[in-house]
Amino acid sequence: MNDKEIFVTQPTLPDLNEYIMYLKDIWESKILTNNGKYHQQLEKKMANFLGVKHIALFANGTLALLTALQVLKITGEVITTPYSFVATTNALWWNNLKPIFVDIDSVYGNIDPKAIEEAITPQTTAIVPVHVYGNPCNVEHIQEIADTYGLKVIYDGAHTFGNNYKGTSILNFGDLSILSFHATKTYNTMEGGAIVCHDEKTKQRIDYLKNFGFAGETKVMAPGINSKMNEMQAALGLLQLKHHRSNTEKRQYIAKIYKNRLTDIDGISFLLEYPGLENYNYSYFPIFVDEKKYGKSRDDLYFYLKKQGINGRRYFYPLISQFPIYRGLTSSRPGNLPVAEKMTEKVICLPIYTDLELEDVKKISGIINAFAG
Ligand code: T4K
Repeated sequence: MNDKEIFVTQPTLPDLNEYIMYLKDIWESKILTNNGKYHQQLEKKMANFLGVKHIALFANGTLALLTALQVLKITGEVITTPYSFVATTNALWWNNLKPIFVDIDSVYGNIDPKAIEEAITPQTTAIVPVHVYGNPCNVEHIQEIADTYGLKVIYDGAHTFGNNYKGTSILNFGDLSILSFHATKTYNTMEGGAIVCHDEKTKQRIDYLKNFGFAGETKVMAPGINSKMNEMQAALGLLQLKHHRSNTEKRQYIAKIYKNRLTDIDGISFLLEYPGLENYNYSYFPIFVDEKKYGKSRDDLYFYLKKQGINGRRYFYPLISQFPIYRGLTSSRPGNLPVAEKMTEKVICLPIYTDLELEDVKKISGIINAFAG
């Protein structure tokens, strides 16, 4: 075991003195939350930065997803992917919706549009796809299905901050998209999240819902929730925006080194980038271990790396459909999800973050190479 532990990620933080300036101002104003000035500034600046119409900030990504489902009054069955973080499905359950898992495509790991169409029933009202690892879903095909069957599309874009597709933000597709600004994300506000929407009326409804449903001082328009981002998170978010581009460039460089060094190892493959993806943030660097060719299993490699202090993560293992709480659903049956069942057994996300030392990237690649066979 090495003396230094390396984690799958580490948050990127701005200069502390810069943040203290904001904190002083918050202390003096005594406005800590409820749509304060930093919250307002961040909503505008972020929308501009990402190239989207409206942003509604949230305390975290899960609350953003819970609220997105409420805004569109989704009911009945929702078609979604099992290959994601459990929050995607939990948000459906908390809204009393039935998740219907469908398989993913074997190249990009995103929900397979053909499988979506096969799973539609009279109870289906929405599709909740995930742009997994920030790679865009087949947004055109998904929209076509949604239009044909009259379904809503809410994208879980927790991994997609700043990623574009064919010249526009990935967040401009679907009815709504959600973001996560958790500490482990490429852009963080410690905890945080957002809903991206395309028109003023929807933004207004989201703002009511995230503040208990209040539409003015005495009127409550719906059973809302309290899911607002506070001023300290928003101030951090303003600072983080300034550094996002240079942080992304560093991550892109790290990914390039991994790719160069791992490319010739038999049985190790990477995620292909979806054609049209731009500004890729490399929120994760998944590799896939083919046991027969590599000569060791995914778990052999995962635990071997761990012993050297290199803490990759098996995102996303197990599949959401394999958790005891969801495995009883008909759509969770392994025969329904053959591609996802395979991918979840092969994946390891290697450490990637802005301050990861290039020597460590080379060391990790070297260990993976030497362990083969
Ligand atoms: N949808 C999708 C597709 C998501 O991936 C997520 C969250 C959501 C929705 C929900 O969004 P949020 O409600 O979280 O905003 C992490 C995160 O907690 C979670 O946000 C994320 N996805 C998920 C993929 O990963 P864990 O339990 O694996 O994280 P944890 O605490 O083990 O952290 C991983 C490593 O990061 C640690 O070993 C060390 C490092 N770390 C972590 C934290 C929290 C730090 O260095 N500093 C920190 O403060 O879930």
